[in-house]
Amino acid sequence: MNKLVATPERPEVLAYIALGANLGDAQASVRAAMQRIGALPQTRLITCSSLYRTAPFEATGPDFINAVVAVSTRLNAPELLLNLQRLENGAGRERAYRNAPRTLDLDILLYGDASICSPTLQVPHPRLWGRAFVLVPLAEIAPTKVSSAQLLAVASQEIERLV
Ligand code: A4P
Ligand code: MG
Repeated sequence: MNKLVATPERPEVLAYIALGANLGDAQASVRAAMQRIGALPQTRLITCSSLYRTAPFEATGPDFINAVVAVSTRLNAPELLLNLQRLENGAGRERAYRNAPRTLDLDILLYGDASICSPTLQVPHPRLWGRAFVLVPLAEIAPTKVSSAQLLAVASQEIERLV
């Protein structure tokens, strides 16, 4: 006799994702990506930061548009990364060289309280703390995640909130 065995539902995890673009219509790409992230399977968009115009940091090319979103997701972290990479590719992302100008970059900043260190995924994002283009929008939507000392440390980096 076949038995129906209920599979336990995966827990929802709160994750923070950084968005960046500096090629094409970067504002439109970042706004569209926010909607597409919210439409990923088993994922709900919780909060979006403002959009910020930022000077390239350790990179060349035009100014970037950056933002951070919070999602609640039942995807595990590698699944979330894979889905974000599909969105990057769908937005025409090319990887010519490290920190090359890009139509869309989506990085997982935090995945719940997880610490992950695999060849393809490091969480918290290893370059999260030194960068105003990530810390300022993250502080806007999750003030408890960023200290005033951390914000002070990146205060010399150019960043402008777009209204
Ligand atoms: N990877 C490992 N951990 C993660 C993670 N937490 N989230 C791996 C996403 N990906 C992660 O990424 C390269 C590899 O990192 C992936 O294959 C994945 O397995 P990539 O997006 O293909 O390449 P990338 O953009 O050169 O690397 P990354 O890490 O996104 O670059 P950075 O260090 O984040 O810097 N200045 C301004 N103002 N605004 C910007 O947005 N961005 C960068 C990119 C530099 N300067 C910038 C900005
Ligand atoms: Mg990336």
